[in-house]
Amino acid sequence: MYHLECIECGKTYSKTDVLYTCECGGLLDVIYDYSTIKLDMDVLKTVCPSVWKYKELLPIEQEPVSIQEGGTPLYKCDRLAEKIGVRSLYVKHEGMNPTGSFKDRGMTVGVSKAIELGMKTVACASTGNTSAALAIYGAKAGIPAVVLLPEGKVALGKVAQALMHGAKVLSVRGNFDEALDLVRKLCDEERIYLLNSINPYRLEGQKTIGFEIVDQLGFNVPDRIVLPVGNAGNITAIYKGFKEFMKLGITDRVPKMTGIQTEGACPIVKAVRERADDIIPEKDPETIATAIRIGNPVNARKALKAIYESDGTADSVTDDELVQAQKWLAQLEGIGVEPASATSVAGLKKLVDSGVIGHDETVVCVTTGHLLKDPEEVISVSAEPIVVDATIEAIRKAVLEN
Ligand code: AN7
Repeated sequence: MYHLECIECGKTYSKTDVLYTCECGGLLDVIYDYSTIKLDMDVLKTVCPSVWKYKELLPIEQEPVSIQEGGTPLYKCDRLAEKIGVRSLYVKHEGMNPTGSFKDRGMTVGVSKAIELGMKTVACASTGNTSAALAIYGAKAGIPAVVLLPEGKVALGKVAQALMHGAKVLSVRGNFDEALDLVRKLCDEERIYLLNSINPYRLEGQKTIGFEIVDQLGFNVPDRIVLPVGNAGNITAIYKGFKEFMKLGITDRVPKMTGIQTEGACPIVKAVRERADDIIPEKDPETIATAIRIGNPVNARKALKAIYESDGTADSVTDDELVQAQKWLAQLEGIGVEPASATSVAGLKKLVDSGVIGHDETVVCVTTGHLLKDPEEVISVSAEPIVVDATIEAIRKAVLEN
């Protein structure tokens, strides 16, 4: 039992309506009748985490389009904790999802919803990961997928996935924000289902990151979640997950939601500095973290609410800081992430150094995408391989030399 509700004017819509925003332009939320939801704690405590473990809290009635998403590792990272100066640090590595990013959680629900609603084509604009996930879930469902990518600004691995899994890939001469405006128009005019994170059903899948963190911490809530922010869907979704567990009496508090952007694309951070409830869009966002090269995040109003309500914050990091954090994750913990994901750890370091985050907090950083998504960035920030002759002398010299 659920319906859609506008976060601005409260107008409600039926679950059979095909729409993405309210008549008033406001964002929509999926609201359940929580009094009818009964979760069996014995089952919750024994079944392994995955998106569909929490199906009573997901808005899909048919058999979902699934390739086993979620259930990603929550690593305890003591070496990284020491480097950063916090007592207790975990990394939720969303790069370990089937397509290599957290977008799978949203797409298993979103594409399932497209099928339930009888839609014949699915579409999105994307900085890369959303398009990869849409292509793959579209393929699994047997429904055509169309993806609009900002030309020349999408990491190689993501384009490769979208192409191989059979999406129609359009390389748009414009940035992500422009591509999103265009695909929204297309989906309003044609019977094509929009699966960007403005679609509230996608966020329902992504809220399971919050459920899993609680689950993997033995039904405890961390003090703080730190994660990268682009279109600001994921921070909103994860917060909703924590709130729903609290509503159901499974937990008794929520963590401080802390969003990190890059200095070249940080409208949410600027809004938080002003305590504003909306952003001023940035025209020419630029960063090495192409996944979050976004100037006009569509979920800004929801995300700002999540940050303020949870007593969280937002901050920005430089490209150099995020590359440093990417190397720490890789070399201290064995966790390979794409540049955007490393902003979480870079931001945590900055906020601990400045005293905003206490040394005694239990923190979970969410690393949203896998290292192999963006091999070109990795090569560009790493030393070159050492080329040697195929002789034991040459190899010994190279190995023993400092
Ligand atoms: C690795 O794929 O927007 O704040 O089109 O790929 O929920 O947008 C990707 C976003 C963080 C930001 N980390 O999440 C897309 C897209 C990675 C990402 C984000 C993205 P949101």
